[in-house]
Amino acid sequence: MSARKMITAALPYANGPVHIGHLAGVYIPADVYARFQRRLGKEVAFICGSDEHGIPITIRAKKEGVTPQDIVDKYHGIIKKSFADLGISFDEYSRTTSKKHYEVSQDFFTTLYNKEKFTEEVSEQYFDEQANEFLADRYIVGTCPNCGNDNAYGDQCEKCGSTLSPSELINPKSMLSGNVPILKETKNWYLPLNDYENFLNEWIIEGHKDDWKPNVYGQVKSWLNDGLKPRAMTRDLNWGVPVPLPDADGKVLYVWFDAPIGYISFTQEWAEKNGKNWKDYWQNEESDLIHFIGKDNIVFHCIIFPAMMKAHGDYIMPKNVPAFEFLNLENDKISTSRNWAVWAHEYVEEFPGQQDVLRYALLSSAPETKDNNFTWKDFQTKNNSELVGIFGNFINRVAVLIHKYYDGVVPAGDENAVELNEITKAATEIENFLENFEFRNALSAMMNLARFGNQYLQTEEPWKTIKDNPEKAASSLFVAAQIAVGLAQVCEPFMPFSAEKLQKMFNVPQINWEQLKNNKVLIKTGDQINNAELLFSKIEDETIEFQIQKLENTKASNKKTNPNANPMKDEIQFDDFTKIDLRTATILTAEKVEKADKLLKFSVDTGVDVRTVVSGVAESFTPEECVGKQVMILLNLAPRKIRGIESQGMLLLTTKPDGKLAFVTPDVPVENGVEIG
Ligand code: B3M
Ligand code: ZN
Repeated sequence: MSARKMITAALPYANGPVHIGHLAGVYIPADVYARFQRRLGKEVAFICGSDEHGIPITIRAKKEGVTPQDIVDKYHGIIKKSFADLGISFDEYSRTTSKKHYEVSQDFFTTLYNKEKFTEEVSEQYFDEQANEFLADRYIVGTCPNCGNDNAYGDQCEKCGSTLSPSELINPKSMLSGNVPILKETKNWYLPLNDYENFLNEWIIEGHKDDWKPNVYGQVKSWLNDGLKPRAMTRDLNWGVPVPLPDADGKVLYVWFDAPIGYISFTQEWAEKNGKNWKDYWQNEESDLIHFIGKDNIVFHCIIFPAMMKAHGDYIMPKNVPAFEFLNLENDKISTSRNWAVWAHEYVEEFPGQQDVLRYALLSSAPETKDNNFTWKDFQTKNNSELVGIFGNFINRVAVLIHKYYDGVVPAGDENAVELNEITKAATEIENFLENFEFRNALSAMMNLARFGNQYLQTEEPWKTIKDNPEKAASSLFVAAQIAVGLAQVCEPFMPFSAEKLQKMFNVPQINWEQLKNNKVLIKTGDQINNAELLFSKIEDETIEFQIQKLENTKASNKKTNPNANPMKDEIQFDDFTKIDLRTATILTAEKVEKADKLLKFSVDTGVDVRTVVSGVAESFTPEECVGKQVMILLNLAPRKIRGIESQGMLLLTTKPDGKLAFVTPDVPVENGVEIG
């Protein structure tokens, strides 16, 4: 048995907050596992952090009109806080924009480069000449060859769901400028995954047939059956870890190259702060490397990252990769863009002190072997019938009765009572299930102990026997106290907040799993317990209705009248709006800008002054058509140099169905300089 457990949880993209799907399918099970391994006495490193590179981040930044750094700073903060609030006990939660991560991932790349593990390949990639940038597939839009959707992306059509490559799009256009991209040659470094097929076959297909989950094993097998191809480990992008080679200007590491290395760099950050040796966890066979992920990440964690580590040569391979299926919400796919989600940070605010309820509800519907569904009604039932009705009820009865009859002092009873075996049984079952990544079964085993306790009290009826057989009553409550403390011990991996309360209530320290299985007596006769504290409280129908209504509102706002309309940008305050100075104005003169096909230079009477504005409308208007037009101008926009000309403001434009631009004008003539708002 290995001494150490190197446990990772998939790095969430810092392009949005985390929702219950992430929690149920990665973070809560990973946390239960990590907490449990600590209780077994293992040396645990439980590591995660924000994935701050990649196209989802730059797209979000473009949409919100801010920098990628702004985006990741914002969401890293939100995500990190929700994890802490929900008791996810990471030893380290870092981010892939950390200095250490740049060093470690560049160093990893250099090692592979020096060992000649990469091949260099020149390929043709789409390039936007105006933006002077290569275009990631996501940055190319066009018509889907399968369904005719005009807004298909270069990698996927979201309407019909088909996977595409940019060259398949009809009329491809760059999202950066709207121009038709050209194909341009570029050199990148590839990892020939095909060279690792034998290794992967032997290690996974032959070696892990019986201990890896069938969904993980099956996916790997089908990838290997199809044959692997070289995969580019560098990209022509301006957001990411720069490729540490002299001839690699404007190139960064592929996000799926740098992100998993994040596990290693964050372990190093943690080790440095805590006097540990990170290599004990990553480069020593005495360590078990376990990756908790969602099913969409299987290929990266079972094929690409292992191939990278194999190429490097110093690393151990993952011992297991427990991948989860997806969680739906009210029978519909969770979606960030449609805002169809229960957000972790909102839950924490709306259900203060009820973190364990969410942990319990999500664990009991964890999508272990197939997609599963979360409903608010079900959440309510789990709380009211199970946590309040069984678990909380049992604990409360034990504490109240011991206070009532014995002033809070544990009475004498039979230390060999057969019922005490139930505690050992539960601890053993939980252990077996968790070692097998069966979180739902482990949770049931915990709840069954509470159920047993309740039934025990029901049959013993100490509130009756106290009158004519006080010895029996004492003995019953002695046994019940052991079960209650047993629950305080076994519930910790699942419900750490309640465990803490329970340990305080019963005045007991947390003990490790071996002790738990070996000691029948967990609280002694004569020990004083504290007053009963409320563990769980009933969740009322109104609370649930409110959440359901919130989702209904989302549904309504998702029903767009124009399917092509972009979703609403983030809400702003009235104050933000009043900062904008919009006025009516008239175009006095218009002329073409030399060597710029798209631009026209205007002089505009704004009522406040006459100023110069440069605008990209030359493909929609001739200069003559513009003169005399009344327009709307954003007056207090900071001046910008465009082709050497200072543009002092922006004219408001919209797009006509034919793709040409149109000025936004008042529907009757008005004076210049009149405010709009
Ligand atoms: N950032 C998360 C995702 O695919 C991705 C995981 C990285 S783990 C190294 O949703
Ligand atoms: Zn389509």
